[in-house]
This record gives sequence, structure tokens and C-alpha cells, in this order.
Amino acid sequence: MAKREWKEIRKFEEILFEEYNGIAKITINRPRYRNAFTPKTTLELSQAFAQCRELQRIRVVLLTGAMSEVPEGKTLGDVKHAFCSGGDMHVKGRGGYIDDEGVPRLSVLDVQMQIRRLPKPVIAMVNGYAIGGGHVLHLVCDLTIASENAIFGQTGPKVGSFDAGFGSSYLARIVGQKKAREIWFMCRQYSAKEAEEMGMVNKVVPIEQLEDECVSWAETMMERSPIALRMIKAGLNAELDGQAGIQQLAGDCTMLYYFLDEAQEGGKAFLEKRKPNFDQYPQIP
Ligand code: S0N
Repeated sequence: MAKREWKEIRKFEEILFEEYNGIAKITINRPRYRNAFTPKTTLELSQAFAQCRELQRIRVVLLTGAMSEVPEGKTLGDVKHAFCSGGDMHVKGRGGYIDDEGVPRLSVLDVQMQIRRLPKPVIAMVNGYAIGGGHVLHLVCDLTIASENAIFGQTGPKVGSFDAGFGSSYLARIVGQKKAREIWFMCRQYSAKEAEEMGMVNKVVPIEQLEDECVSWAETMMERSPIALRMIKAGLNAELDGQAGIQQLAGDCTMLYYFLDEAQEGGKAFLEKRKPNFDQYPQIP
């Protein structure tokens, strides 16, 4: 693995938020619990994704989980790691995951929406277990690159939870209805290779090469037109997200329209108390 200096963007308690050459890396940092998320983790994830949207220098985001400690004499591949094992069972209560004020929350849903709506590519860098709500998190990312040791699966019906939103319907769009039902009804675990064959994973690499591979994909996408990528992401979402998806795509069209003289003319004419002259602009067939 190439040695690269990730620089901290902001300090959090349960995640790491770093950047390197235009790439942000968000790491769920609870390896003791296989990177299960609490309401604090999801709040911090939301804040980091919001900042990724604002920071113009950030072009691609990687989402991953902190690696477990590797004892002396062992290699990365000898040890179990996790991307994310879903909601933290220690704080699962009535109505959701209980935050420090005693309020039940399902705030990972907000994080899922933020990832989908972020106008920049998000790569899930899956370095181990992607289970339960952790599996949904990788699904909603634009791309998934996994290490050979990664394991994918759902546990909901075994442990008293379910995600019938993106975790089911978007899963079915990717792997098909029969397979999606198998994944949820049977609660089996699948290897990275099987996940790749199902179309849930873009590429599988040895764990030592995982970050290099993700950075290389990010760097390739950074050579592409950001607005082209943004519009493609919005279009792919719109096909599935109904009016909410059209709103997102239409919003991007409005942004582009505001760059035109034709749009500026309307506002200028209003302020100058005259009739707008839209005839001066080309009417392309
Ligand atoms: C990941 C698994 C398979 C790893 O197994 P392994 O390697 O044998 O490790 P363990 O010994 O099991 O784990 C090591 C330590 O980590 C703790 N731990 C693991 N996962 C969790 C977790 N999710 N919560 C809390 N602790 C966890 C272990 O307990 C162990 O600790 P110690 O050493 O003290 O024993 C395996 O760990 C596993 O199967 N984990 C559970 C996976 C799971 O079922 N996750 C929850 C699934 N449900 C959700 O994610 C809920 C989603 C949800 O609620 C939702 C639905 C719709 C809309 C919104 C939401 C929402 O979440 O907000």
C-alpha cells in the first residue's frame, strides 16, 4: 500500500474525517464493535458529508471502517476487520437507537439520503464485514470496492430489525428481486467474490491494495468533468427516486440555467423595470 499523508479535516469522536489531494476519507472509528454505528456516529457522519458537499476542493468521498489492530507477527489479512456492522445493539431501544439525551433515532436514514444526494461520487471502501445497516451504507454509495476478505449480508429478521427502504428496494434493483429476498429472508453471509458476481461490488482486491485501488478510481474520476458526473448521478437517481429524484435533477438543471445570459436577462429586466428581451438568445432546435 502506498504511504499517503491523510490530513484531518475535522476532529470527531466516533469517525475520522480526512483528506488527501481532493479526496475525502470518512472512517467509522469503532473497531471494538465492528464499526457499529450509534446516534452519535450517524450525526457525525451527517456533519462530515455536509462538509464534503460544501468543500469545493473535495471531488470524491471514500467511506470506510477503521481496521482492527494487527498483532505483531500477523498481517492485515490475518485479522478480522469491519466496514460497518450496522446499528449498535447496545443502544437499540424502543423506537430506535437511543441517543445521549434518551431520544430514539433512526438517523442513518439521513446519512443514506445525503450519500445519494451528494453531487460528487462516493466510493464504499469495504475492508471487512458490511452487515445490517452497514450493508445498506455500502449499497447507497455510488461504487463499492471490496477487499477479498469482505463479507456482506443482512441480519435484520434474525436480530429484530429491517430496512425496507433503500436496503431492500435499491438492493433489488441491483441484484434482482429473488436474490434480494434471499438476502433478507435467509440472513446468510456472502463473500466479496459472490457480492461481485451479484453486481453489488465493482471490484475485489487484496486488502493490502484496497486503499490504493480506491484512490486510483477516485483520481480517475477527478480527471472527468465534475458537472457531467453530477448530472449522471442525478439522472441515475431520478429514474428510481420518483419526484424527489426529479427535483434533484431539475435543481441541477436550474443551476446550469442560471449560468446562461438568458436567465440573467430575466432578473436584470425586472430590476431595471423593463420588458425582458429573450429574443437575443439562440433557440437551438
Ligand atoms: C459483524 C459480525 C458478523 C462479526 O462477527 P465476529 O467477527 O465474530 O465478531 P463479534 O465477536 O461478533 O463482534 C466483536 C465485538 O463487536 C460487537 N458487535 C458487533 N456488531 C455489533 C453491533 N451491531 N452492535 C453492537 N456490538 C456489536 C460484538 O458484540 C463483539 O463485542 P464483545 O467482544 O463485547 O462480545 C457480528 O458481530 C455480527 O453479526 N454483528 C451484528 C450485526 C447486526 O446484526 N447488526 C445490526 C443489524 N441491524 C441494523 O443495522 C439495524 C438497521 C436499522 O435499525 C434501521 C432500519 C431501517 C431504518 C433505519 C435503521 C437505523 O439503523 O437507523
